Amino acid sequence: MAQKTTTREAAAPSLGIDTDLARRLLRDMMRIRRFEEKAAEAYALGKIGGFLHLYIGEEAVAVGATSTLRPDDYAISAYREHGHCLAKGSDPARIMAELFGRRDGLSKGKGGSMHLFDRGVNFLGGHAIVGAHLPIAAGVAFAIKYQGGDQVVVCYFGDGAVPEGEFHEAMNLAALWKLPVIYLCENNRYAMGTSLERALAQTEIWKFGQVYGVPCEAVDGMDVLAVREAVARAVARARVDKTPSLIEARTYRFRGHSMRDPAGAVYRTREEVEREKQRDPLIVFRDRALAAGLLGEADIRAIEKDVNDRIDEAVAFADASPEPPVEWLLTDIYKEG
Ligand SMILES: Cc1ncc(C[n+]2csc(CCOP(=O)(O)OP(=O)(O)O)c2C)c(N)n1
Ligand SMILES: [Mg+2]
Repeated sequence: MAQKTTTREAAAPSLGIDTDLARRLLRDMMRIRRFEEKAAEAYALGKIGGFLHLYIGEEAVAVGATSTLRPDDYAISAYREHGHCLAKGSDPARIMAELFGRRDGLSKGKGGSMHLFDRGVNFLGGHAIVGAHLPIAAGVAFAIKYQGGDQVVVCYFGDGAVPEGEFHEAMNLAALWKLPVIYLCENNRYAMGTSLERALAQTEIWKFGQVYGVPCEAVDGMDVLAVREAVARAVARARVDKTPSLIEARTYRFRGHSMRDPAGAVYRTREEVEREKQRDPLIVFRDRALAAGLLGEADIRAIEKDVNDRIDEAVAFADASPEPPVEWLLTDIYKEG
């Protein structure tokens, strides 16, 4: 079991990836960032109701992890899931329409920000109850194994899920039944306004893997390549040996918990937030790709333009989509009789 935090050197001359991959990683992170900036704008304009939890600052985790997956692998997440769903390949326009509560949204406008699902890309939600989807991920992995498949499941969750019973039940079953699931904890150091130190007796989250005999490691979650390498190791173990893994990605949310806590300024110091912004995963990776000669300034401008155009289209699509009809309130639900 690895015990160190994996971090690539900032000045590494060669990143060990090709231009195509560099372009894809940067594009996917920029797409998430832009999508969420536009979602925040739409929320302020009253176009999005209910909850909205932004992933800004954490993009390297979803993008690094997804870059190791096949399209038929599964991803499942909590409520801060726009980035995971986008990274898995969902159409930004249909996600935006869901946030707007419109009928062309991924969940027909009936789920909203916290309940994105997309069978087309094997994205299994979007779960608002902290910890609830961890046993579901184990169940999906069990189904894959039972049916003789070789897909894997990546389950994203926050540090706030670790003290919950579901985390421990799921880790136990995954280890006991040797399930092809990767538990990927996004440790952003806060659960709403509660810091990690106030909630966990053991703050080295990766160590919980040890007691269950699950391969585990911590990784710099602001470093897309470090995340990619750690998850690739876990995917290889899961796909071939049906061995689960626990990865703790150390990351940071630049915004508050939700739009009701826009800056997270009550429980964090301004200095802390500014210090973490120096580790902005998009800027760090962009600069490394430039320094390594993988991308030029013109490439980056082209990616940026492409991303901005696509997200503008997503907003226009969401704006144009009608509201779901009232009769839809009684469809897609479980009911007796
Ligand atoms: C079982 C349960 N308890 C409490 C809540 C209220 N709640 C919503 S988000 C949250 C914090 C979770 O933090 P974390 O898992 O670290 O995720 P992050 O928001 O940092 O991404 C809490 C306690 C909930 N949704 N579900
Ligand atoms: Mg957290």
